[in-house]
Amino acid sequence: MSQNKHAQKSIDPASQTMLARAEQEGVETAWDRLHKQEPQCGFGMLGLCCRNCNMGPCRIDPFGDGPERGVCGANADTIVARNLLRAIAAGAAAHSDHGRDIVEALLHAAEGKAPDYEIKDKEKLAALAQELKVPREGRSEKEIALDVARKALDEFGTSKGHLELLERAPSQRKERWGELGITPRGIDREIVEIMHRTHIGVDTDYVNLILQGLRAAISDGWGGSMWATELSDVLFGTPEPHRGESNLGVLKEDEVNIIVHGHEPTLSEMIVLAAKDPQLIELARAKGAQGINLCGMCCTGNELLMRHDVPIAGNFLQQELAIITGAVEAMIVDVQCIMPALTDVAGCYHTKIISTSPKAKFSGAQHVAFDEEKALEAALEIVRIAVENFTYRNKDKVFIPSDKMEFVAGFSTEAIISALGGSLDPLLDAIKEGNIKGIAAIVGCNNPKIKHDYGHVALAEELIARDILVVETGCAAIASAKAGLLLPEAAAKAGPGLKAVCEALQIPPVLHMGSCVDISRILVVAAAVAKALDVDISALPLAGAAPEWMSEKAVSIGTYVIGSGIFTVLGTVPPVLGSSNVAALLTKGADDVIGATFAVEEDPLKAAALMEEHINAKRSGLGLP
Ligand code: SF4
Ligand code: MSK
Repeated sequence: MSQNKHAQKSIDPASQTMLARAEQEGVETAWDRLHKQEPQCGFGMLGLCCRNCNMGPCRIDPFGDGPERGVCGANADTIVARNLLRAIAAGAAAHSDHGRDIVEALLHAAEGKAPDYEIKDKEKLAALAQELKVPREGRSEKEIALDVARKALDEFGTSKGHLELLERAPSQRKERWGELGITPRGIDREIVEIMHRTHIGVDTDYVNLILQGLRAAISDGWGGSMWATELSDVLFGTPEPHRGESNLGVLKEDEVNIIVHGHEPTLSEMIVLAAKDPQLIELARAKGAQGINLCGMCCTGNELLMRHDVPIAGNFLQQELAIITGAVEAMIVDVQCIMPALTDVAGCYHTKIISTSPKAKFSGAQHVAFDEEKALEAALEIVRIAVENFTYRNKDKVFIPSDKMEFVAGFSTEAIISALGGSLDPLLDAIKEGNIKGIAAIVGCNNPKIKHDYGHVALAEELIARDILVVETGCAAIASAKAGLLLPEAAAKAGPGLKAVCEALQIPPVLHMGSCVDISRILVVAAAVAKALDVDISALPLAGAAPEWMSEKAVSIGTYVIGSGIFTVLGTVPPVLGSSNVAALLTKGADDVIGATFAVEEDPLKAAALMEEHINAKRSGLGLP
């Protein structure tokens, strides 16, 4: 099988093998569909088309030969800024609605309406209760959990004018948000206000629009996403470092393979329990399988591998490839990053796509409603469907690549502090002494416009070689897992300073901190370091990157990361170049406003150089060598 041409599409050997297999079997993948879309619409790529009202759609000529304004008179600045804001709103909504689901799961568990969920991290619940000023004296755990959940739910539509968890930010950052008038007033409110302000005939001032984009994004990072992380830890346990396995080679030829794909741990945690059910394991054996092999994919996979011994089959661009192995009995999906093409690909094999959320149904999929009140019952039914489907596996079609890689994951904020011996001081000392120059966060998706995993892995390798500690979430972290960068042994690839620190602490040079919503963990660490040094986050030697981003969630993430004061490099170009004013504001002017900017750099090696340059400048600003 010729894999060479597929080496242009992915650096991952398992994916190359499966792309060759897809071609042989005549199955279309995202890469083929991207090719069919080319050349993609130039107006869309520049952000210059508007269809916000039915006088349009309108488009602005980027060369000045055609229309300079839409029918209503909106110019390029307004249209580009409005389009960007609507992407932020969608991304913030996705994260925050995920957060709300987790809050409601805790609420219902505390009310006794979701009996299959229990509070796994009692210490974290107590710490949150203290932070939220929920009385604990003489009260039961359920009463405390109920108050915490109610306070969290209130954050979505609160009337008090600011979000509770913003208090975690250093005072300098909060003051800057206040001066700019972008302190989020309520998670839902900021998203709604974007939709209002981008309606025809409302806000046309691109600066004013971008400020609202920042406010909504901050309500995601320090609100919706942060609540998702905090209360997932309370319900399912705060992650601790442990070993696991990644890549398509984790699928097993002689077992029932079930992949959980999507984002919310409320479903996948129940599937973990159901897959261990002795009766279902017995049923699998009766069907001729040796057992049930549960694997994760994308961020549901990240949620599972952070807390359980569940392997991860791959990241975003591997969802179709997993089905092409012919060895997957069921792919169970909930929300976000699930390709609509999955049911077409599954139609070529015996794989069942099982949707579970009322928010996300897929034509051609089997729907099993996942209901918190009967969570385990639904999970058992789903796993049973998968097990029974083993009968229909065509052994002649099974083709599982052998590639898999061990990793160490589970670096929650608490786990990092514990690995450091109980406080952040050893990390601060290593940064002050220069053994670690700074910290870089690599986050985000895959995008077939970028060689799969190359952006993530090349950037991470280059940064650790420059003595920059890397923290990761989402599909970026899965790329590093597959490349072996999440192992303590990967310290051999680090520069001498970082290598020595990793060896002393027995940690990898790239730390997996969780799923997309867990970028909030990175904010918490950044805020704690800033407070320890009594500076704003923007003064710290930190940088962010999203080398292969594609989703609207990533737009919200990038915006709240710069909104929090962290310089961020994007590896794919956002659709803002149609307005030189908006592009200049985001890449230059924002530094004066918010203390951080975006840069766009497709070459990960050049991106690493930019990030190091930024980190070194911040070190100088702090008087560090
Ligand atoms: Fe055209 Fe203005 Fe309507 Fe947009 S809002 S479609 S620019 S008329
Ligand atoms: S799953 S948002 S492709 S990181 Fe969170 Fe991966 Fe990006 Fe989805």
